[in-house]
Amino acid sequence: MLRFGKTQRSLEELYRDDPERADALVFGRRGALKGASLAAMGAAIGATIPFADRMPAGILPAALAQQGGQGPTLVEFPGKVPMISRGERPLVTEAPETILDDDVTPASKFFIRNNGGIPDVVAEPRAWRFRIDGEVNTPLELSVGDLESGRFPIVTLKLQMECGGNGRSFFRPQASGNQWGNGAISNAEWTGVRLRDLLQAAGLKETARFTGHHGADLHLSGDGPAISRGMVIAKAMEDTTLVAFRMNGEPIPHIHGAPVRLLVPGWVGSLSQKWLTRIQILAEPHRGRGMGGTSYRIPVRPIVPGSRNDGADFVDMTSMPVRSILTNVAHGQRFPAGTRSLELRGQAWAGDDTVSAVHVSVDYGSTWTAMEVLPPPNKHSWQRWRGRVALPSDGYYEVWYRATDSRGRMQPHVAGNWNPQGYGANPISRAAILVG
Ligand SMILES: Nc1nc2c(c(=O)[nH]1)N[C@H]1C(S)=C(S)[C@@H](COP(=O)(O)O)O[C@H]1N2
Ligand SMILES: [Mo]
Repeated sequence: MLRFGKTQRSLEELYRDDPERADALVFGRRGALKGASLAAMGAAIGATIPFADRMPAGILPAALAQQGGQGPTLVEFPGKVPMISRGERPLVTEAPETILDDDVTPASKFFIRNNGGIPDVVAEPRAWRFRIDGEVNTPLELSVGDLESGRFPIVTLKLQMECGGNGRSFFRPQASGNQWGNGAISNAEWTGVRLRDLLQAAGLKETARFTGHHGADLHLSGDGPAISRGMVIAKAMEDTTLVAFRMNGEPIPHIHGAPVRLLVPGWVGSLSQKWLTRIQILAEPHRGRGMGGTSYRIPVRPIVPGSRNDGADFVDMTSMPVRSILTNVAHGQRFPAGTRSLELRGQAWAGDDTVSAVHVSVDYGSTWTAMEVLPPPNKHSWQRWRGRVALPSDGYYEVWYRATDSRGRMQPHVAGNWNPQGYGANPISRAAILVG
């Protein structure tokens, strides 16, 4: 316990209740951890801090930060490993980073994001039908059986699917919506037909500019669809945009949109309509639930964080920003005394772009070590990174990990371009670890 002002409080409590004041008290005007402050910080963290002289003011020490709100509640969903609950109605679960170590995400480790109810399981999945209509010459109605028949080329690809709000909990002030950490991401192996082939079979009219996606699930109020989003036709025509009917070689699990779902990799996950019933081709942007306003839209010019905004001059969020996860070391993990190096690995991705580098720092960003980054097995798959970092002595460290995309854009130190519904937060991640 240290005496800060009149009341005695632990540094931990102070950081929890008023991080800014704690920071000002601990780091003072010199902006460095010295003397009593250093002792207090060491006591709060429960270890010596080898790189204390580099610990920056203005960034909550990772050991004291509560990522994603109060300690996570784990949920058991049939067929899944325990996942972090981000909501019960509608059902939303997040994958802790350390369960995402597989290159291909098994169904048991795949996050769940529902916007409404869950439709009933159908008795005859192969008979499930969906339509393609609107600005086409010949509307199509197809069954899963038709997709499996080989009338259209069948492709299998490893594809990322990431919620537009992934990383939302890193925004300050808090943005509204499920408080995701980095785990609203999956990279399964999907089998299906290209949406482009279906659209070419239907024949696009001159006026075909946008898509509108429809599924079988209803809003929890029972009034209308749970969600219905759409995008520009160019994305629908890409090689990797699929109408999928298998995931990891099996029929798609019901919770992930069986019998057929859309897969729009690299762009906000909400476009990847589950329980697909219809793709509408439109001359004007789609106006379904989840379109317009501040939904899946981001400011073109920065707005004041925490301010109200109707989103009238926002733009639709499309490609997701660069992000990395650390999958073999958990935040809060302890290593035996004498551990002098760490083997690290994880995954990284960058929406429509690829990841060109991943760097790790264990000294608060003073120095960075380049990791090895493997090329993606196909476009829109995430990429494996791995490497090793040295630790000079026992104590408390923060492993900071940061990816850079093929256009040179890096994960920033803090989440930027704040927006009311919290899209696009991809700051550098930090895992606190103890050696000894
Ligand atoms: N029909 C339907 N499709 C949907 C949704 C939904 O609620 N209903 N959620 C969307 C959102 S916001 C995301 S992030 C992904 C989540 O897919 P998953 O639950 O398979 O992980 O599906 C998208 N497709
Ligand atoms: Mo989402």
